[in-house]
Amino acid sequence: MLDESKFSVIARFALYYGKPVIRCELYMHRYAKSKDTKAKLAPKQKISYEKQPDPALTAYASQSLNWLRSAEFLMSAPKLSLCVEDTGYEIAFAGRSNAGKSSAINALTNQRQLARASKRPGRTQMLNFFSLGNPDQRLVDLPGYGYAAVPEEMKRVWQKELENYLIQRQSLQGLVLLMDIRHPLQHFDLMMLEWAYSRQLFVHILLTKSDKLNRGPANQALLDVKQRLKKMNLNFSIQLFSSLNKQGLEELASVMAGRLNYTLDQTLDGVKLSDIPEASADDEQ
Ligand SMILES: Nc1nc2c(ncn2[C@@H]2O[C@H](COP(=O)(O)OP(=O)(O)OP(=O)(O)O)[C@@H](O)[C@H]2O)c(=O)[nH]1
Ligand SMILES: [Mg+2]
Repeated sequence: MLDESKFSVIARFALYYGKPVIRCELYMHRYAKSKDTKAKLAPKQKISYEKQPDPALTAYASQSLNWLRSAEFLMSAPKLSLCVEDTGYEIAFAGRSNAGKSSAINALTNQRQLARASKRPGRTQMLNFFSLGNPDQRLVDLPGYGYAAVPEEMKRVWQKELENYLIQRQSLQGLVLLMDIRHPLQHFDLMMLEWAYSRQLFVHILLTKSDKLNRGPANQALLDVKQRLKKMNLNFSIQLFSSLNKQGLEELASVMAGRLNYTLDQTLDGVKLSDIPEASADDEQ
């Protein structure tokens, strides 16, 4: 409210500047008062700008992880003609030797030795198939590309078989392409990405072994790779991943489940998760 002294000052000004000044002052006072009252009435709330996860998406991700745990070893094939029947949906894990493909499959399926992982590059030498509670939904562990220590002739044969698989396999929905976060986008990775793009095959990229970097540098590496891909017009999805500390498991699980046509009402046909063995020890891989 205007007190008398203020009013008289304003009135004196009005003598010089006319009525508009008084009106203006009154409006300003009214506005200030209403703002003040609103602020007093409003309950004090802490505003959170953090993005809340969508509960439906979270439920899908954890169901997908559960489903992936039903993975069972199906067979290993040295060549395309000996692979399991080409029906249903399949996602293959591709990447340079030692990028962490087999370890990622083990982490994703929560089974220690489902796929054979090793410090020695070139460990996976065949196309290894795993079913996901249903032979028509599969994961494939591929031999790594670009491993120099393999004899030249052997390398040529592998690369040829890998190429045949990638080009001819009808059930192949897409690739999970793994790159060591410390050495991303090497020559073979780029070849693979460009080829997948030209074939309109989906690719989901994992920057693996993210535990080797601190959080800041890891996020920066992710950003850098995203920008480089954008510049090349290769707009594939990408995430950080670590088999060691399980970073990115749920994100990967929901991408895979979506691409393999998994739905929440899909049952395991009576198979209980607790009945599934931890490892498929002696199968040839
Ligand atoms: N620190 C760390 N090490 C990892 C991770 N993932 C894999 N490794 C290690 O990297 C090495 C290679 O892992 P593999 O899973 O065998 O790699 P691969 O891509 O299947 O290799 P190939 O079969 O030769 O193509 C092993 O010593 C793993 O223990 C990870 O997330 N963090
Ligand atoms: Mg392997």
